Amino acid sequence: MAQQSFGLIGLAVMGENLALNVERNGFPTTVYNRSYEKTEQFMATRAQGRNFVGAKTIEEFVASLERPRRILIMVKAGKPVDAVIDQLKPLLDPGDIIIDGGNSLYEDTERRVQALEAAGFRFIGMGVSGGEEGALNGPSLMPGGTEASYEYLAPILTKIAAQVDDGPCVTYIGPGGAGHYVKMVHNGIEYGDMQLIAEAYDLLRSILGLNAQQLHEVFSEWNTTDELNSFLIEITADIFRYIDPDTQKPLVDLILDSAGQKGTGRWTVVSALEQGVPVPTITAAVNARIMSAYKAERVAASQQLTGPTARFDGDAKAFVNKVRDALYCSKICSYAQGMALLSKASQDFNYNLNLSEISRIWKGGCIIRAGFLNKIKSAFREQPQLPNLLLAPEFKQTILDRQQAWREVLVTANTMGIAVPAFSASLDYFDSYRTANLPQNLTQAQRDYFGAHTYERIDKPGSFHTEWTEIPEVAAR
Ligand code: NBP
Repeated sequence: MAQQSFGLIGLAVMGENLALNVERNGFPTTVYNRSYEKTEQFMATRAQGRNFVGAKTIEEFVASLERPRRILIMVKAGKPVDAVIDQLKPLLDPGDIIIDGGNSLYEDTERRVQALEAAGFRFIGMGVSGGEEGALNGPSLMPGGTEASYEYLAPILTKIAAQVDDGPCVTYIGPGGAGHYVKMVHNGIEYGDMQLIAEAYDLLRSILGLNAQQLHEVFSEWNTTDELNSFLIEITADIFRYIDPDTQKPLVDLILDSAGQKGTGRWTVVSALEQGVPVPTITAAVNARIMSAYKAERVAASQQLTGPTARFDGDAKAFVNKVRDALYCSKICSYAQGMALLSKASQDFNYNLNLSEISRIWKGGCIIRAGFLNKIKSAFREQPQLPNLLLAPEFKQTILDRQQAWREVLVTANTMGIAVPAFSASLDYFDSYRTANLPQNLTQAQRDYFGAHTYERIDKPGSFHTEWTEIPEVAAR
């Protein structure tokens, strides 16, 4: 009998936990997985005694759901999502809603929205952040698609999302692929945050020689500050405290320095390049992961390419505080880039994004959750058309007050040969953004010289081309 309120396809870590979250919030749920063993296992363990149906076939799954059906797909992004949609389509009725909660590329979501809406179905592309734990206890949800479809899902989504002081961490994001676009940029910002934290760690261990226990203390202390209090700083402090039971050494010191990535950071950079929005901190973060993977080559190069041998002889405690300031200033720049990208995409794709609301729903549930997002929420609430977060009163003064410390940290890092690509990219972003006269007048002259690309002048209107080899030397003199 069709009585279940919700259906979920894909019982890997995210799907299982989301299913448990939905059911716990009062919505009887049917689950289906391509390999039935996983469904059987789930039904025999975590689903025991709860309001679940474990469907063996996709036909059984669809038949068990009340109409219009609400079906969440949580399978691997890419072809598997299309495969599942193709299986569902012949079994669905007009008006049924498919939600893709995976990390799908926004362009795939646009295509799926169009195809499914044209066929009479409804489709929501929903970013889900918070990992395994968030999925179970309250993720941040970024649903995009038609607003009417969102409204039909809202009673469920508002209950399963993380709850913060100003409401559930879910809001209607915008049409088409808007939800997945915003999730992609969220992940790009997450890459930036993680790299900045990694660089702060490297400065403290390589320049000051802090050990894991001392790093635990520094990061725990930073996590108590209004500025840096966040999930990522909190887990970083925890990581430094973890002792490997086999060796009795801090586990972090035993982990290979080669980072993986699944693609959302790279997609953010590609999209930013296509949209013409500079995101140098996020780009540096993606590049840093790529460079980290060249482990064998770096080890070999480290034997040949020597760097400076300078030792730090300053005040260690003062340096820790300067690194904290540099981290915070860099973080502001990274978020400024991410928000600028969202703003541009909103215009280009007609997403009509509400950046204040987006900041609000990132305050809980997701990986970048932080007290700091409250300030971003307020900045965009006060000025929805704010051209750049750096100009918001909340952030402008902070950066101006701390830029000296930020610069000193970079000088120290450069002098001692410690790579800080995201800190540097952030400061360069700040310095270029605040510079009225950049040197691209020369770039334009070069482009015109070799390619007749023309240039504009600052002293008169129009478009100009010069025959640069015919230098009017005499006239110039
Ligand atoms: P995975 O991304 O590891 O996907 C595994 C699931 O996809 C299994 O249920 C598997 O079924 C199913 N699947 C595959 Br693979 N190919 C299929 C196909 N052709 N047809 C039907 N089902 C297929 O799971 P996950 O880590 O739970 O992530 C799910 C989605 O959520 C992904 O898009 C991921 O990027 C996103 N996400 C993950 C996290 C996280 O922290 N892990 C956070 C936020 C978002 P099988 O059991 O039969 O192989």
